[in-house]
Amino acid sequence: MTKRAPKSNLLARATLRVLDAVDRPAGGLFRRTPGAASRPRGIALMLTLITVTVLSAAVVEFAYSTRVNLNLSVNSADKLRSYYLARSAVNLSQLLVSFQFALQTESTEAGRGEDSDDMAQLISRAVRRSNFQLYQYVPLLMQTFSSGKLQSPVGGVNLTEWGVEGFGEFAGDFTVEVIPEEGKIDLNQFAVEEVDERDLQQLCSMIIDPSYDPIFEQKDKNGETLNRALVLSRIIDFIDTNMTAIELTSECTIRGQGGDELRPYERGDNSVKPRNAKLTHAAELYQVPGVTEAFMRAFESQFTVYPVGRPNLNVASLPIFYSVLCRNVTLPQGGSSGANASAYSLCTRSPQVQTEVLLLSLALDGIREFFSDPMSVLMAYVGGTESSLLPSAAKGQTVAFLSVNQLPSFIEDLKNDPALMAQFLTYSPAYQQMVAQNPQMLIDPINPQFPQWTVNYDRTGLMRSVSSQTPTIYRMKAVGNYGSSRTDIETVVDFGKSIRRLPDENLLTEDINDAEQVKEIKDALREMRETIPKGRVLYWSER
Ligand SMILES: [Ca+2]
Repeated sequence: MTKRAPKSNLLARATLRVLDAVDRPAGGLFRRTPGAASRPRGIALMLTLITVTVLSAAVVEFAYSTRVNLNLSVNSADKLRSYYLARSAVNLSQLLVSFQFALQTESTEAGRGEDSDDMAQLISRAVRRSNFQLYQYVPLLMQTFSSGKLQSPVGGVNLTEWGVEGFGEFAGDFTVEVIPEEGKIDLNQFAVEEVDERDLQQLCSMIIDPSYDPIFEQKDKNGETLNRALVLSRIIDFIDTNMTAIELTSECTIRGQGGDELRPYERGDNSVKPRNAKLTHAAELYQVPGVTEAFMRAFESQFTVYPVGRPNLNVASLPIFYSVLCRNVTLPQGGSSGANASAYSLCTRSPQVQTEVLLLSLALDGIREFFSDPMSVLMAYVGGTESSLLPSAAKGQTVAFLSVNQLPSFIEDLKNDPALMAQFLTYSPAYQQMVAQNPQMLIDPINPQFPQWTVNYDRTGLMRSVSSQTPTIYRMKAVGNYGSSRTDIETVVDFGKSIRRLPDENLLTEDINDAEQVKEIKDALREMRETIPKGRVLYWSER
């Protein structure tokens, strides 16, 4: 044995002493006994204490980080689950809406009907006559997928009781809202070299109502006093492809082009320039000097950047109805105003005309709102004695406007019956909002009083300004919930287009000079065009 212990022995001896110390009765540690006086027992105690402290800190830290990691993975698993629930909601809605188009194709084919049976013809007729819109039923049908139950105000079915399995057998939840883009004004129609004055009037009439005055009559960042014409001209300049400033009159006509459209952008941070091209999102308008949050709050939801054509009556809202009526105002024969006064200027100048247009637009908005929930319509038929809800409506009609010619007819119905007018007014969300802000606007539903109707509307003009056909571009807002995690997916899908891009139709037409192989390829691609599923995604955002 060597006298000097190797270093490795030091730890062993320290441990031994610690054990030795621990082994003694507690008093022995502190009582100075003759034999133990030379032993550095205090150090052993210190060592133990430090070891225990360090160890417990490490253990606590380890336990903490494990728990954090666990929570993190639980959270990300929940997030993933909520994401796929939202994705499922989008996929299911796409499937349901695509069924609309399958149904329409079938019904047209059955309607032509050589080889179709009576039942197919009956259904086909019902689909066409009712202007059936499947997107209205998406929330109702979606519940079935997540709950296993099909519930309506007039009764419900529990699918599990019927032996159907797999519906709603999962944790978490999803909801979806499907709204056609077709009730809006396409901003990108202004992405041209020269703007059409008629397109402009659609936009002007939408913002004409005096209640919007505070939105426009204010100063911009450069201290310039704004008005409707100025704000609109800046919006047009932002989108149109030319670089000169458009000048609009207060009558919404184009006075001319002149000057540099960059002028309002020169002061300020300079990083913003007009787009001079099609927009990808209506929110880009925030970049236009003079477009305020108040403006966007009032009108953003009325704008789209997709080619929707004429606004669809079944999804339009107050500003669009107002715009349509305003552009088609006519004075009755022998009216006091000049015969050549344009509809637009009538609408701008006469407070009487403005009030009439506003009230009718609100009531039309109420009709649209009332019919937007097919279940409440059904309840009205079940609970009421009438089989049509307006004199010009069809029996059992479940869509607000079956065709564009119901617009002028409904206007007459409303004018002729103050009680009916008052009833549909109350359904309009815009009316409710206005009354909340300005109680004087309230129409007494028991004894409704309306101003004398002095103006008429150009029937053909009205019908030409709108559409009632099945929309093809839909915005879907899906929410997936799992635990405390939530995923939102917003997408815009065009069911008029196929999922994949194929060459233009005219590139696929047969040509006598085509080689045999080219012919074959063209045939195959044409066939593919027929069968490829519709529903191209135009926009997708997740958060
Ligand atoms: Ca421009």
